[in-house]
Amino acid sequence: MTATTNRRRWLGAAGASLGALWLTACDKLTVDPKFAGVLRKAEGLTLKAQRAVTDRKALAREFMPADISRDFKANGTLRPQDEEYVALLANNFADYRLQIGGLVERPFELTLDEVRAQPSRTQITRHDCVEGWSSIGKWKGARLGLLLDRAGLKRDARYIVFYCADTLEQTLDGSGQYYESIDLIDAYHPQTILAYEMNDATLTVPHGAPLRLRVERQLGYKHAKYVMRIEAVASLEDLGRGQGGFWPDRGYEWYAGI
Ligand SMILES: Nc1nc2c(c(=O)[nH]1)N[C@H]1C(S)=C(S)[C@@H](COP(=O)(O)O)O[C@H]1N2
Ligand SMILES: [Mo]
Repeated sequence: MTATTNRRRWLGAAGASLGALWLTACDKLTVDPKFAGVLRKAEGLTLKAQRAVTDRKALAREFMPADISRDFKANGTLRPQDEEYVALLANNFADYRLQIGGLVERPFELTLDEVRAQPSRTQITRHDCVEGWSSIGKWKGARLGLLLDRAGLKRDARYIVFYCADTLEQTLDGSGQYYESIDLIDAYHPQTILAYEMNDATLTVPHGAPLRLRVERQLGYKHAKYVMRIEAVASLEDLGRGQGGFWPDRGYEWYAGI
């Protein structure tokens, strides 16, 4: 499955109901001219949907090297204490395997070296945290969309979920492990990468080593650090507390566009 067909499929699904509305309106128009109003509304909706998608595909602003913050703040988990992560770090991530699975035709795993050998993108962007601070950093990472194409999304895949190594909050229901999710528009956005370098150096533990998501059109909490596993899913309902992310489960917006 190529990126283009994936995108078309998503757009097709978004437009299908509007198309149906259009057809019905056309039929009725020949019978009763008062349905012309319905028709105009449907047309307005189509334009709005198109504009929304076009806007979602725009690039986040990129900056110059001189703009890079001297001390990019680290936030949330700064050093996961989870047993599995502690062991991986002790061996400098030699045993780390990024897992890609879920609703895909060909699940696979990559070592860190293999991730580094994938087609990459480098970008200098501003990170905005809901807590009210921003920092500018340079990120290099593997293009997520290309990894998903390699796995081959199944027809019913709608979201991409990132499972992290850290437990940010000890909860009885086990929902305290950090995770996040994005839709296919953001997953295939050219600036969406799995970063392994920050400011021309290997990504450090406080900033999410060995691999962290950069999803530049959204707020800081969507940028999952310590990514262990990526899964394509049809629905977010069965994850965590059902809102699609650690912070969304605690009242924040799932779509945190900036
Ligand atoms: N796994 C994990 N990812 C996370 C967090 C976290 O606590 N754990 N915090 C989020 C928040 S709120 C922000 S602002 C950014 C902080 O990234 P930084 O530490 O590189 O600044 O990571 C996000 N991703
Ligand atoms: Mo944040």
